[in-house]
Amino acid sequence: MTRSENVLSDLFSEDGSRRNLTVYLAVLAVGLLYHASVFWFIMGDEIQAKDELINYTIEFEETSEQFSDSRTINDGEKETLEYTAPADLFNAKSGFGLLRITVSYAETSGEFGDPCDTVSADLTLTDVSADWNNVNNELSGVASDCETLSLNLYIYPEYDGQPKEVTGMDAPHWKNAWSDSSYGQGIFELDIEVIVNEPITSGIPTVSDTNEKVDVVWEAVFYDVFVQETP
Ligand SMILES: [Ca+2]
Ligand SMILES: [Ca+2]
Repeated sequence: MTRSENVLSDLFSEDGSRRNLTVYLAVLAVGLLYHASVFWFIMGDEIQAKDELINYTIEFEETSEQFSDSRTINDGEKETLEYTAPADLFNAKSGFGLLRITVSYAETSGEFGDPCDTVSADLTLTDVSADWNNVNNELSGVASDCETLSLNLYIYPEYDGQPKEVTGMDAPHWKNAWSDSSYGQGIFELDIEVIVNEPITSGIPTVSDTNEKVDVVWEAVFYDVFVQETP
């Protein structure tokens, strides 16, 4: 007889051993039941929770601040205007959403029949952290009819001012995701060039157009973010 057969025969050989085996099997059965219940009641809840992730609505409330600047630029010349968004807004608001720029002008020579000059504006790509490749950016423009140029640069990635629906995580996570104050920090540079269009009477020595006054308004649009469970 091998040793293992000995053990089995020993187990069944006496009443005492048989009782031991019964106790052992009972303990084993309780253990299996316990693991099964843990799986179905506890793990089961977790599995269900993953199927029922919470939806959140992210909304933005905008606050903007404007800064006006002006230059008189000579014919054929280019000037660079600089702008930095107000530091207090970075602290007070959740984020810097977008930058709007308007460039406006008229003919100021006072000469009769003097046509509008040609004004071009280009927002230079700088190392300011912004959504420079956003398809809705308008980084340059040109006008020859005294029309106002409207440029814009989206600053915070994926910001468009519209409410967003997201799923999972929790409210603080989504609030943090929209509260990075590093976006939009730094100096923006706007190049403006003027090409004068002279009046047809400019052959007369006293009649001429040599420059134009250009008005620029920088508008920094900041936002506060609000996150709520979607009902
Ligand atoms: Ca002109
Ligand atoms: Ca002019």
